[in-house]
Amino acid sequence: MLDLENIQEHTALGLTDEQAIDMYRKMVLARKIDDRMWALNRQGRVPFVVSASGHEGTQVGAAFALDTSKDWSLPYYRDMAFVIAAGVSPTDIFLSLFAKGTDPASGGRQMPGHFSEPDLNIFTHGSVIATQFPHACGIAYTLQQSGSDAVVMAASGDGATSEGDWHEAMNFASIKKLPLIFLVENNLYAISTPSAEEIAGVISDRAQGYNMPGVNVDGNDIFAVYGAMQEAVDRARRGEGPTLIEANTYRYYAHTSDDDDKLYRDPEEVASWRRRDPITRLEQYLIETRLLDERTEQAIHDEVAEMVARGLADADEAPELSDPFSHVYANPIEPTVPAALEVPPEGDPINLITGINRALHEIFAAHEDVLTFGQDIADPKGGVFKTTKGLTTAFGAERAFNAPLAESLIIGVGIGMAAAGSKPIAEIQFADFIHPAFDQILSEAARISYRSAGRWTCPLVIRVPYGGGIRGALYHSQSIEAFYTHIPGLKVVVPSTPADAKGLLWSAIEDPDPVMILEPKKLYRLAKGPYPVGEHKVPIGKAALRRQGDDLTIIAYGTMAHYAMEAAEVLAQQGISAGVLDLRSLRPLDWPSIEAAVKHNGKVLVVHEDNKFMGYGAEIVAQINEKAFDWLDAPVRRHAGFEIPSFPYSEVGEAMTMISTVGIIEAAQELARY
Ligand SMILES: Cc1ncc(C[n+]2csc(CCOP(=O)(O)OP(=O)(O)O)c2C)c(N)n1
Ligand SMILES: [Mg+2]
Repeated sequence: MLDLENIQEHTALGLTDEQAIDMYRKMVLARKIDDRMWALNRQGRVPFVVSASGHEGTQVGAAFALDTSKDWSLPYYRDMAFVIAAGVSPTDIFLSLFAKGTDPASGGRQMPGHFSEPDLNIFTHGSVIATQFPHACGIAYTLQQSGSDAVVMAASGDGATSEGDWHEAMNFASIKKLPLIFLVENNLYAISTPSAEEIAGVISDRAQGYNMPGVNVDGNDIFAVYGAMQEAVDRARRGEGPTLIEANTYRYYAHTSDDDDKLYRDPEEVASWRRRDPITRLEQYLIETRLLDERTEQAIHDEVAEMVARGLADADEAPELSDPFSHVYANPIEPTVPAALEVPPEGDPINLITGINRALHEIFAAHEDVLTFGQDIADPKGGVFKTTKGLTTAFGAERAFNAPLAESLIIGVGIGMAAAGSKPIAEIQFADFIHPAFDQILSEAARISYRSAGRWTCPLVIRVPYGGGIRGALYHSQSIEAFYTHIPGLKVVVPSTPADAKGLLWSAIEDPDPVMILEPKKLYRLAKGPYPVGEHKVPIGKAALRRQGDDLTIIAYGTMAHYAMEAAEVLAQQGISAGVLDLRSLRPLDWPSIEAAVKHNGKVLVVHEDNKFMGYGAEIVAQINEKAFDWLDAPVRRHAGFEIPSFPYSEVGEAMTMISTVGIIEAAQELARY
């Protein structure tokens, strides 16, 4: 029996009778879809099911507190009842279950349970646990800066709160007072691992350490969840910052259709939770408050059954995925014309650092939605290399700010900002420290277009100082291009002149795909050249033929392109005519320019400072062998780094191990003699 106080519960929360009944309808609908999914799995019609059953109180309660016309959400794989309540149709759920080409979440590319719907501001997510939290921060930051009172909700299970991304996002959300709600659906298990082995203390208590409210609610009481969410949403709309809500609930089925929960859960435990079923509880409440009678209940069940049957039938008839090669890039670039001899632009000569700094100022002035963040980038320091100097002063702390020391967060925040319409430039202080963000780049940024079948893009620019020759030793000298050029969906460019630094940055900022700009630290002061004023763009995917040579061509990039030019000067004095092709864009690769070089003189020397084994040069050699073998007059040579982790600090040691101009000259002489 319910007491009288409880009977007023939904009206006290501001919910109308119709909304309370609609909550029930949505929960029943989700449950029916879920049951049907498992039946299809048992019939062998779908290989994989992940299920919301048991979580409906939490998920539907949360969804009802959001306004999907302006609020954003980042659900996780168990949130089917949430997305149904947010407006995703049963047909869409079945389309993803059958991996059909018209599946609006991913066009049949992702497993079921990977929700995405731009029309409802539901951002795409992958399978990696907790990566969505930095994205939620970035989205919330952009909404906050736009002056909107929209909020963001990011959900996960209890296990996800062990991940670094969750903690990094809690920290950042609180620092920036972001309009963000962290919803944790605590079902006591992370697959088979029980809470006691996963969670130290109580999840909601962690909020205190991050200086935000932490609320612990009965997740099977839809009104309790709705009330907590509503309070958190109101707080966020008022600009008072984030809230952590921990909703205690339980899943009825196994973790997924690939799991056997009998191995780790007592059937009596499952049964005891079923007795606290969120749907039954709301149903009883609605009956006792006379909002639901037998006739209405039957009508709802009939309506839901009809929706499920129709959704299933429609999805069944939908076309299969037919274009698995599309949407890797929002802007695919296929170079077709070989580079002509590069004519240096007009402009006063300056060094690379000054060029990058000026370019940033000009781009910030030209594009008001460009912003940048990273460690120590704000004024008065303006970056450890001073490339961002003056941006905070000129354009405000909202557009150029220091990020916490958390690389995964920095990239993840950029992904979220890009999704919400900003043009973020995320700066990583040194390439050597980008590795914690590998996941956000590989698993998130680079595949947002592909995994959403082009419905989301990731126009994120990542600036990364890299490379050796500055006595940076093992952890301030690394070359990382081999790791990142391997990734479909990511573009990687390397400027070696101030003009290219500006032109590539400008193109990157206007490109809809994630672009990593590797800035050779050694050249920051060494490379001086003309700096063109005004809008100057260098197309991504276009190499620079810096010098034409009749005996051989040196293919290089970054510091090595600079050294190759020095080497070519000396070689010319010795009667060896060496051309220099500065690749500038490592992915996409300017193959026509490489082919033209091979055809021109039949001899190619590929130079990079990174170690040789599995290095970037291997790809160039392989492509030349595959596509231009007939024009070769000598085997393609690589002059590349030694097999050591990076350069030693010792001056002598670094000189012994770093590729030098002299080394390039010797390698070129040998090739010329062949
Ligand atoms: C980074 C990462 N590690 C491991 C996995 C495999 N995995 C998928 S779900 C899961 C458990 C998550 O548990 P929880 O966050 O409590 O959510 P629940 O499934 O219980 O709702 C694991 C380990 C993964 N997807 N991502
Ligand atoms: Mg769990």
